[in-house]
Order: sequence, then structure tokens, then C-alpha cells
Amino acid sequence: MKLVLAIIQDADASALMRALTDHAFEVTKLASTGGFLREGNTTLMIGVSDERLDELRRHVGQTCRTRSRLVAPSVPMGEQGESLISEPIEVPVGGAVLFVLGVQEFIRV
Ligand code: 2BA
Ligand code: 2BA
Repeated sequence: MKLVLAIIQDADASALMRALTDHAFEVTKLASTGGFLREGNTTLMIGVSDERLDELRRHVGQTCRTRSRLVAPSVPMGEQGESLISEPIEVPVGGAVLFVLGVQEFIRV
């Protein structure tokens, strides 16, 4: 068994939860925050058998889109203290970041 931590965008969370539960995956949803954008995102914990890992990956790939976000860089200061205004930069986010961890035990009490 594996525990998949899937970090996805909030906009994809409902569709992915639906797709996974429709296909009998068990899922737990956590609210999370990205360290770089400091914006909310969604982390799904999915305990899955090794045999179904590829299928899970396929659902995630089909559901989670890559989107671009414009980020204003912090304003650097010149030598005389004047600000050097720079253009916002485009940052791609997603489709999804997956961590796949081995599960030592799955216990229901
Ligand atoms: P954020 O940390 O808010 O990052 C959003 C997007 O900003 C990232 O998209 C990446 O394209 C870009 N980015 C992140 N750090 C950067 C940096 N130091 N310089 C330039 N660009 C940077 P994704 O890679 O698709 O990541 C989406 C979210 O997944 C991240 O949100 C974070 O919450 C999580 N994540 C990604 N890699 C992670 C890791 N190694 N460990 C833990 N969480 C991770
Ligand atoms: P839920 O997903 O809201 O599931 C609540 C209960 O509904 C489950 O209790 C189970 O008895 C039943 N259930 C879930 N999926 C089902 C399905 N496809 N068909 C029929 N019945 C289903 P528990 O098994 O005690 O799970 C309690 C909570 O623990 C779950 O809430 C979920 O948040 C988490 N969880 C359980 N197994 C998980 C796994 N493999 N991966 C991630 N989270 C899991």
C-alpha cells in the first residue's frame, strides 16, 4: 500500500474528489497553503494499493490543469535607495505535485 499526498489547486479539488470516489478510491481532503504563492491549495491524502497507483495517477493527470499565475516580485532597491520596478513574472502552477510514501501499516480501530 502507498499513501499519496497530492497537492492540487483548489479549482480542481471537487472534480478530482468526485472522480476518485466514483472509482472507489478513499480520500481525505486537507486545506493547505503554498509556501511560494502564500495562497490556499488542497492536499489530498489517498491510501491506495500498489496495483491502483497508475490508475490514480491517470485520474489526477486527467483532472488537474496547469495554470499560470502572475507574481509581483518583491521590489528591489537601487544603490541610492530608489526602487527598481520590475515586471510581474508568470509562474506555472500544477497540474499536481504527488508524494508517494510507503505505508508500513493501515489500521482501522
Ligand atoms: P507554491 O509553493 O505556492 O508554489 C506555486 C508555484 O510557484 C509552483 O508550482 C512553482 O511553479 C512556483 N514556485 C515555487 N517555488 C518557487 C521558487 N522558489 N522560485 C520560483 N518559482 C517557484 P508547483 O511546482 O506546481 O507547486 C504547487 C504547490 O505544490 C506549491 O505551491 C506547494 O504548495 C506544493 N509543492 C510543490 N513542490 C513541493 C515540495 N517539494 N514540497 C512541498 N510542497 C511542494
Ligand atoms: P469518508 O471518505 O467520508 O468515509 C466515511 C465512511 O464511509 C468510511 O469510514 C467508510 O465506512 C465509508 N466509505 C468510504 N468510502 C466508501 C465507498 N467507496 N463505498 C462504501 N463505503 C465507503 P472509514 O473507513 O472509517 O473512514 C473514515 C475516514 O477516513 C474517511 O471519510 C476518509 O476521510 C478517511 N480514510 C479512510 N480510508 C482512507 C484511505 N485509504 N485513504 C485516505 N483516507 C481514508
